[in-house]
Amino acid sequence: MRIDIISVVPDILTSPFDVSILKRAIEKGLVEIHIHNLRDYVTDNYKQIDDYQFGGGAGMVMMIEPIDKCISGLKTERNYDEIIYMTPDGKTLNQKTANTLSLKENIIILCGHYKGVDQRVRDHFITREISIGDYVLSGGELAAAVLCDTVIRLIPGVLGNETSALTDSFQDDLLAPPVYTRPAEYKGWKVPEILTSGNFPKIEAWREEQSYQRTKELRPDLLDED
Ligand code: 6GU
Repeated sequence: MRIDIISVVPDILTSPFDVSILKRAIEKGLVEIHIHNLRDYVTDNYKQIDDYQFGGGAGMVMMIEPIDKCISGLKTERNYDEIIYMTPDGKTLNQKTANTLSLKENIIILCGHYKGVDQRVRDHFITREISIGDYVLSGGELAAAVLCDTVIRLIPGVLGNETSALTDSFQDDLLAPPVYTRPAEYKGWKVPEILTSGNFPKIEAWREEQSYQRTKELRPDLLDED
């Protein structure tokens, strides 16, 4: 998979890809991340990427030309399956969208800033608009990093243990069961006995029940959806 991220503050996007699982995925050649500074695509002398909005009103709007130059240039190099715009008024990201995107070959992610982009960018280039929740961030970069993390970890070979992504919370619309590690007793706080019993069918049944109970208590909305 190849992901091109277009941003006006590309520095925000260096560390997420420079540590841990995402770094290893890049090193293994399972994903390529290319970060583009939108200012490199500005032709006017003032390096202006935003301007006042037509009709008046507070806040600047990202201009179409640098975005067009960047996206159109990329599109001459390869076909893109998705051109995603990160925006608080997009569709809220969930596991299903992450699963879908993890199967794509080439993706562009455009990070919004200020009042957002000129609507014509959305109308003519964007295939999908994604938000990461009902709150406002200063820009789309942190949201883009969240999106990349959730997608990249699903690419086969990225996680050491192939089955572990499948048992995550939300993968089957249930929260994950509680987990424990050594010691079996700490300050008198004991690990549930079933987990040290060695009876794996019973352990599996216990985990399923715990998942269901946790979901019922903490996220009953997940059980209503179908
Ligand atoms: Cl994608 N962008 C911004 N600026 N704020 C957000 C968001 C995105 N998702 C939630 N809040």
